[in-house]
Amino acid sequence: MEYKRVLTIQDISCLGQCSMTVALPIISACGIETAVLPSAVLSTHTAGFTGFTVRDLAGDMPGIREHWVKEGIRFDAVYTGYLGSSEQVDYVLDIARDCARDEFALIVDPAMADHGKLYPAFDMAYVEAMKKLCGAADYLLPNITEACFLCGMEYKAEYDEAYILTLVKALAEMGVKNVILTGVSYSPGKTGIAVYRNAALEYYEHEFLPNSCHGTGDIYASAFTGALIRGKDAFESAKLAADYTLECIRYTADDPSHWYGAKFEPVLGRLIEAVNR
Ligand code: PXL
Repeated sequence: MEYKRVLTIQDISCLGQCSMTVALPIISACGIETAVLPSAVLSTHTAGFTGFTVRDLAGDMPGIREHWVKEGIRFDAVYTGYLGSSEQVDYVLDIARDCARDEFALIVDPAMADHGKLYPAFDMAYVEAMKKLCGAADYLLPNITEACFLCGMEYKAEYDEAYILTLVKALAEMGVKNVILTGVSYSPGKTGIAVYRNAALEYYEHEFLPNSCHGTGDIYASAFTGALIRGKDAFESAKLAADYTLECIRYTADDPSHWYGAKFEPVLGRLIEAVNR
């Protein structure tokens, strides 16, 4: 089997168990070489901490791409998360164009909003830029808030399957090939993942754990990427990533002092077993 190589582009939150510090170990644990391109360096993530430092690394991106092109460096997939600024979108698309192996997937987690609101660092100009990146995605992994921002639909905390179908169809019309919509709940105590591909909607429902932790979207997208690049299909990968994320949340549930992230490390063994099954 060819040794697979994924590039992940997202920030390094030095502390916070999110973005790069979860993507690198999780994708590596799936048995995949993981290259990184940090979009920004922050002292912590922005969800709950105040006074954090931020350095946008957009200026380094064109030079890094040029070097990789000169060296003939190629990837089986590029997986993007939290970016440092709107201008990074074009740099990311240039890298995906110039450094792709013949069989290639662009996996995009818009990582810009939740619970009806944008993250503190972002504005509508960032949303506009993300529309371009998301439209090019082979696999897009938004939550409902991000999906609404991307297609200009009203955010609803309560909804039915018709609303979800309208949302995923609107994303497909933007050019997305496979939509993996997270946090879709139709009944109390349950949540799940809606997968829209080839004009068909599938749904994986699982238990809802009330202790929501920060960074679980990144854990989810990283496990999805690992499973997909190990050859599982979009629905299987969506399901495997949901089961792993749930394990991480469950493992963190009895420790309220660990509010800033999920303890994904002790349950990596279960992920490794699942991807190798
Ligand atoms: O988990 C998404 C994320 C990634 N990176 C940074 C964040 C967040 C969410 O708030 O602040 C810096």
